[in-house]
Amino acid sequence: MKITAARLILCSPDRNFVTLRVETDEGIYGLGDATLNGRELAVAAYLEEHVLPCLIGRDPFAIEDIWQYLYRGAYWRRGPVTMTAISAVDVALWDIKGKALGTPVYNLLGGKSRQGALVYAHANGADLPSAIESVKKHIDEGYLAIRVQCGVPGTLSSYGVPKGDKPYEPAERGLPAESLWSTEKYLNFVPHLFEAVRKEVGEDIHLLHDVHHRLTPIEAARLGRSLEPYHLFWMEDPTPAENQDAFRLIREHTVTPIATGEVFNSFWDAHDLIRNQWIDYIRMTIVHGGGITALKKTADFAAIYQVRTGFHGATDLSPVTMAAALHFGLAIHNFGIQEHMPHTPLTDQVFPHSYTFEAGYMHPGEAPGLGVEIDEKLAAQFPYARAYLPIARKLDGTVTDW
Ligand code: GCO
Ligand code: MG
Repeated sequence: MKITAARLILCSPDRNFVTLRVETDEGIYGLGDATLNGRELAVAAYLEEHVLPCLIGRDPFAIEDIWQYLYRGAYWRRGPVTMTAISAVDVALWDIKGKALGTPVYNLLGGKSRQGALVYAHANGADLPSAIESVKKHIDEGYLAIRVQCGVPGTLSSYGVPKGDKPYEPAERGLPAESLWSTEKYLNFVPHLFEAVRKEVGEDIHLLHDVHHRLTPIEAARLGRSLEPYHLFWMEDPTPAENQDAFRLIREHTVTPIATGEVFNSFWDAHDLIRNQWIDYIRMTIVHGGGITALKKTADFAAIYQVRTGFHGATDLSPVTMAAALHFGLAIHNFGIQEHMPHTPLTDQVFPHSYTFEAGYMHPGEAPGLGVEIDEKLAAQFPYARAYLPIARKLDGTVTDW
């Protein structure tokens, strides 16, 4: 089999997506997600100008070789743009291989290790009562694990809380929106939030919380310790992770489990965190971390240290990535949990897929390959439009981590 063509499909069915389609001389094609939220066209150009011409004529079954060719062959290593581009190619090749062999991708990764992948939903509310309402609504829908975010009293905007009654969606069209942030008010409020939620929903539901990189290590240590009575499943991205050593300090002060890595793009971003057991869950995803090929190696390394996966799964990761994550999560032994932020009905229509949700778990389905399609005609009705993630400032105007 030979790769005969590779092209990108850019569309915006309620949000922007960049999708790679790789075609072969046997008529089988594969899809890969190349979406890097807020910086989409950089990946599109990297693929179109530098990567796709090198694919033509290659054997799509040689997935490892093509990965190494693109990673080592560029000479310039790592970085979100490069690694998202490599991911898109890698995932499209796994899709082709599954289709060619007539089997779901999870079978190529070792086969089923479990019946389904435990997923967590997002509950959020502008204030405490509405956050609790949202948690209850998700329990009614069958979720067993729920991330809780809430407007912090006395602040104008909080991470993870939508404006009005629209669902939370991180990117907005136009120039970046700016939000204001107060660490002091946040740290005082969050323990009350989880105390109230636990009281209302009992001990059994898994509760998660995303700090979104906003604290210093010692502040994160204080938060983790103050949340211990409510036994969270995890505290996510408690501090920025460029300095992996920062997690040592948090770890030394709290037994609240820690997840990080959604902005990582290489095994090396996670290496010290894993081998020192400073984290419990690694969130680096297939789309931004170099594809299934790279994540399999990272997950296997993490398994040795009893670190489990908890992949990023926000709406800016397309249904192609969601499917890939579910095949991956069904197969590997050290799967922990998968984020599930459902796409809008329109996005789901543009990307028909075989994955399903039932009673707290998701399943990738039994279709050969990834089990995701793209309706190109429908996609063409929703052209790409520039959008940005917000910028956060402290109350005195200093730019901080969003
Ligand atoms: C999450 C994330 C997202 C990100 C978004 C950025 O845990 O789901 O933090 O909401 O902010 O994916 O593009
Ligand atoms: Mg997050």
